[in-house]
Amino acid sequence: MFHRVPRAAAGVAVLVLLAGCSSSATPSPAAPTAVTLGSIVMIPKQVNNPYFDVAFKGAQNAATALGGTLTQVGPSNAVGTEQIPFIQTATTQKAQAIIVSADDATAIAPALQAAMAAGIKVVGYDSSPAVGAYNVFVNQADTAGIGKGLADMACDEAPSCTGEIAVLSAAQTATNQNAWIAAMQTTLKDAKYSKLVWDGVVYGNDDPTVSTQQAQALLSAHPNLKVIVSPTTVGIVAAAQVVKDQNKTGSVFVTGLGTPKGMVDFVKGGQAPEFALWNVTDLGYLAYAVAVDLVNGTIKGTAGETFTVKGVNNDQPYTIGTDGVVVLGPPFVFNAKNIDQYVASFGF
Ligand code: RAM
Repeated sequence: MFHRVPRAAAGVAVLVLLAGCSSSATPSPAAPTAVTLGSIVMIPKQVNNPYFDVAFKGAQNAATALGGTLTQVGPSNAVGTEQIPFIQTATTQKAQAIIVSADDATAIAPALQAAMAAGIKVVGYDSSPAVGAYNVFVNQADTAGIGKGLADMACDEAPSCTGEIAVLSAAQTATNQNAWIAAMQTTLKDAKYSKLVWDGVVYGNDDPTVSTQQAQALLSAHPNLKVIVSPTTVGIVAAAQVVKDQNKTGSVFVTGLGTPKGMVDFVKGGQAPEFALWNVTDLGYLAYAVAVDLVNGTIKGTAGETFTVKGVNNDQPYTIGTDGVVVLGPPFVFNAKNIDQYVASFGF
């Protein structure tokens, strides 16, 4: 559920999701570092996606603060089978930890399990590998809450919450987008959304060209389309650009998940009046800190364990939940009133 609360640092009102907030557990006592930190390998869905550059920057900041040597490697297409060789190489080279955003949860699971069997700690971030193929998954926000947020933003943008909506997603196998879309569809069953008509999901593979083509195809296939919901930073920019280029501004609206910097012109231009995201730098920082704690043995990834990461979550403790999931915190909703402040404070 979204709630409006003040955000002290930026001095602007934001919508936050409370469902994923961590409990008031007691911080674990700081344990001595038992292991000399060595190589930690970060494998994003793809290396040529600005979203993952920001997460990597956050992880680099953490490496500077906490120690260890961080390397980012990965495929240029968001395809699970293309991630496998990078996982295998990190395993052969005896990395201490692998931090991975899964393009395909099950396709990469055997390679990750082989890494774990070799003593390597595996941290999922952004898009979860299959349960059993990681030690901890750092989720950027509560999945059900993101789904509801997507439904609510579509409802806000469709005139009187009425008309056709369609989704432009990332890869068809992406764990995170599929979970968010499923949660959105659950929300849409509520009577409040009964006048929204579901036109289905298309996949742009987090590729700018394919995403543009898919957005164009949506507009041709559905002349009465009112809202494109794109829960991917690549897709949302492509969809907003297509709406602008086809002179549909004011008749078709775009929402979803995007970086403030990438969307600022479309918010102000009216193509995408509101959309959401979380602090991606913090996501990378938290994922790296979790990897370090696993390597040091201060956490094992068991439900109920607590830990704190200085500089993230207001220095309040995180609690590891079911299936080894840690939730970063609430996402932010951007609009014309607050986007400049977010671009300034986030820097992405
Ligand atoms: C894209 C990727 C990533 C997702 C963001 C919102 O960059 O698909 O996995 O979390 O969008």
